[in-house]
Amino acid sequence: MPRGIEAGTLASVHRTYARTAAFALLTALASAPACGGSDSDAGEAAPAGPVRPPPRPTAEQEARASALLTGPDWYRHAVFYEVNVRSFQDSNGDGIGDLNGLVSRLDYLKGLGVDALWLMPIMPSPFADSGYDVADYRAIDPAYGTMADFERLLGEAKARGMRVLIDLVLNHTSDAHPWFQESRKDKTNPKANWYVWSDTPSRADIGCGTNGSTFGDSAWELEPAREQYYFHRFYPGQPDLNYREPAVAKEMLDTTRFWLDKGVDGFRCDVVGLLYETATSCSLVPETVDYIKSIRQIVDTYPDRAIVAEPVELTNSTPYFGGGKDMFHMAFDFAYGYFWGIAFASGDRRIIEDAMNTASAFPEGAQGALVIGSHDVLRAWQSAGTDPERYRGAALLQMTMRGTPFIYYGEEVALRPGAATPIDVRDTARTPMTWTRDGAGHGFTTATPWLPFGEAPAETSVEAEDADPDSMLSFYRSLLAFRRGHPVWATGASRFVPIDDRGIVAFVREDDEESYLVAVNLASEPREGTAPSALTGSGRVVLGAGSLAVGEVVTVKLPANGYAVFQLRP
Ligand SMILES: [Ca+2]
Repeated sequence: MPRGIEAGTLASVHRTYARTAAFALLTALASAPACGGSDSDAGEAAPAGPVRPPPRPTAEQEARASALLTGPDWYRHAVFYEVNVRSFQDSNGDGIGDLNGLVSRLDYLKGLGVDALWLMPIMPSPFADSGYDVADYRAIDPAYGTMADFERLLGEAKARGMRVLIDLVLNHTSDAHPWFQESRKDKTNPKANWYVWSDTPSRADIGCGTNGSTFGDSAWELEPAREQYYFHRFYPGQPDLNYREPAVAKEMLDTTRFWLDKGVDGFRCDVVGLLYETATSCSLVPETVDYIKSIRQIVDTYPDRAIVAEPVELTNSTPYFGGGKDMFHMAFDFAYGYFWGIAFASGDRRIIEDAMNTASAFPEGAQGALVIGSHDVLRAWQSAGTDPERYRGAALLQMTMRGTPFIYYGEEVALRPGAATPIDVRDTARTPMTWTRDGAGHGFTTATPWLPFGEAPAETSVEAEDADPDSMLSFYRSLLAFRRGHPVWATGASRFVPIDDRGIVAFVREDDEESYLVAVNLASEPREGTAPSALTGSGRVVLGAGSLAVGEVVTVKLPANGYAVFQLRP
């Protein structure tokens, strides 16, 4: 548990995995002003002007990246991008983003430095939970296109050397799914046991959800036709599948084969720890672990595929890796990804330090998936307290800590939150991408967008930011170009440097070829700190601004909310 978070606060997040509640919580905490609290004096000002690497990688970097992205370890070296297809690019003028629209933006993503996409759910859905309520596991929602469009997307991505993962929602279906429509009729139909039913709104063999689902109400809903209650961890329109029914377990393994045969490069597995329940636990119980291993065995029969877990636990994804090669290739690191705003707001690094310590104990072969936002939490702009320098520092940490970065669409232009919430509060972080400065549809659509744009759509458009060397987009281009083709960032060793000022995060990344020290100042004032770490090297700033003195004692100086990457070797 991150020490920097109140135990009670975190427990309330854990108790229900209340995504909407966590959202509200983080809104309150991340918007708190940064605290002072250090006695240290930053001394003279740090050297003027941040060092900005070139916005494009060299041909040599591209060649090295290309080699690293070939073969079974590709996912460790890739930069992923989470696409909300519905909000990315409309191609047919109905106000809804679609697969053909996404194809038209692949060159933009390639140019940004993106190697792989994770598509949020694209299967047919009544959209009671933004597509995480699937009504057909082997089709494409007509709003997004056809199966032929999806196959074209896979081909166009492959032609650019890009990979495509899709969201796989195994825990529950939509109540509109034909399986549930049959199951709800009576207690004797062929699908009667495909969902979790009970005569009362509880069950002794299910030790969770009796008092509340993740979204707050009872986890049991009465089905009048059957005169029984069904179990739903999320919205009532999302009945949980019964994995103790062998036909369900088989059907969903067959579904994974269906998409792998189609050519997807893997899956992002939604709330996958919740598949089985026991009387005492509902999170990653032994039956769920075994089932995940079955999925991995199937995935491993296809070359160069990867699966990433959405852990239920927010602060430690270690159990999702199993022995390192028998469960997930990657798991999201929410300890950093969902709570970094609190570290910046408090000027205290301990949340980040604990996340790095947890990751350093992962089994051999495990790779953390690093985020600073997602479709479930605040826009990074809010987590940063609307401070662009905090935002850049958070993104720098995401791109330089050990692991694989996943950029949430629009993060590269610092997309701002929206106000409309037709499904729930998370819609504020799901607004349409803004491509052009002008026009009612900002290049996203020629119609009225399905969801209104977020704040400042012209200012955050790709067109406006492309033309501004000081924009967030220009920063992201430089940052991604900087790390491209350098395996040290993906797989190099990571060593925390315990600077005596808790406002400074510092760590060394190194492999046989090179070594860097990364430092970020969480505080809104200049800071200087020292650590008894023997380091050698030039300490030349290669990104950002600050100074580093090495020797028996390391001394780091950073400007207010400043960040720097210092090169130690070669
Ligand atoms: Ca459309």
